[in-house]
Amino acid sequence: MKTKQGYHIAVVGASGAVGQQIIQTLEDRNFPVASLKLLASARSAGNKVLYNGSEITIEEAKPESFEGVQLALFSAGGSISKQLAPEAVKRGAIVVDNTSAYRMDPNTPLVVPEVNEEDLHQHNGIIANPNCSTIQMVVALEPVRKKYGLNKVIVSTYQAVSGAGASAINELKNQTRAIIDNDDFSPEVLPVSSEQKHYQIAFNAIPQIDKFQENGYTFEEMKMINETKKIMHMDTLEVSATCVRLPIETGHSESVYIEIDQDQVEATEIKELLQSAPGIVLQDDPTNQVYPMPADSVGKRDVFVGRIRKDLDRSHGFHMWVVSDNLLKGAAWNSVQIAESLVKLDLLK
Ligand code: NAP
Ligand code: 3JN
Repeated sequence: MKTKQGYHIAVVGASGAVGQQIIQTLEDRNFPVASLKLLASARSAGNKVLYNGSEITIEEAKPESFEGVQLALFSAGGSISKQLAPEAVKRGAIVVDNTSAYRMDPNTPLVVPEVNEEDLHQHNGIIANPNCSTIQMVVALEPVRKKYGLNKVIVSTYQAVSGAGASAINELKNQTRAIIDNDDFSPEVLPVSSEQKHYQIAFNAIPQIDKFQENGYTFEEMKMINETKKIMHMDTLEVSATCVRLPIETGHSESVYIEIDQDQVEATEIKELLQSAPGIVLQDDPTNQVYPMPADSVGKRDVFVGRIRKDLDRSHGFHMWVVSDNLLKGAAWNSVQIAESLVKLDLLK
């Protein structure tokens, strides 16, 4: 039931890097909110957060927290989603989950509104928000697939530390200060806090995001590969990924090589296509040194695309550079955009 003022909403992981951006995006988008419950662990219960000028106290997330909630936006990690998302659904909420917990579940739609908004009709209570690196890439790929067909994608990522949470942002800042001041420091968070070895991120590049799988790829790389095929409904698409962490606070960049199904297409045609594609801002003017950069993407909801050029050896191959704010289009904005789509499609009761 939609009340006069809007919907009863819960944000789980409200004190985190993504949760904070979800709260800000709900406010920025003027999303119809009747009530907003902010949930996290016992550690931050009692802390206050500003929403639309009012202070809201964070509460500890429990199954009963979801009584009366119509929409629950989760970003507190996969195990919390596994534990509490079904409790929210049981109590009548629709869950938009930012973790990998349900992304590859065949009964859960994995949605990027510019690409597969119609999959929302298939939801069974939970809708999965893809990984940030996948989201910005498929926004750029979908218009190309629709017009020219697509058969191969090879992506290398240049990912910001905010993708690994608030503690990774602090680690980058503290290490940078320590190195400049010639002080000692001890890496504790990156590449993966629960792993045995940790490496310097300041003034460095770490070719590991998430844990290694048996096939030699990291989980982040496998997320990009599997999620891309699911969102684009292309089981046979060839996708490979190498994911790298850089000392950037926010904004993921990607060098993407694609092969399309036609070989008479020019780079200018791909540029024209992407110029008017939803969610994309084309920044591609090499003569004037115009191209996307992560620092310029911070705080923006778009996906920025540039450096579009034809491969020198393959007439059906193209290269492009894709940049977006990983906490916005990569997480918070895509989740709120899914919520807006649910309202538009009359799926949020
Ligand atoms: P973060 O800054 O470390 O924040 C983690 C949040 O989870 C905090 O609010 C924390 O609350 C909460 N939390 C931890 N344990 C909890 C528990 N037992 N019960 C309830 N809440 C709990 O991490 P983040 O960067 O915001 O990311 C959070 C999650 O979002 C990630 O684990 C990931 O699954 C997902 N994520 C998705 C994307 C994407 O690509 N779409 C990108 C980044 C993150 P306290 O402050 O109380 O500890
Ligand atoms: O590292 C990044 O840039 C993105 C990280 C996302 C992330 C971090 C911890 C756990 C995820 C995710 O959304 O894939 C998860 C997870 O839920 O598996």
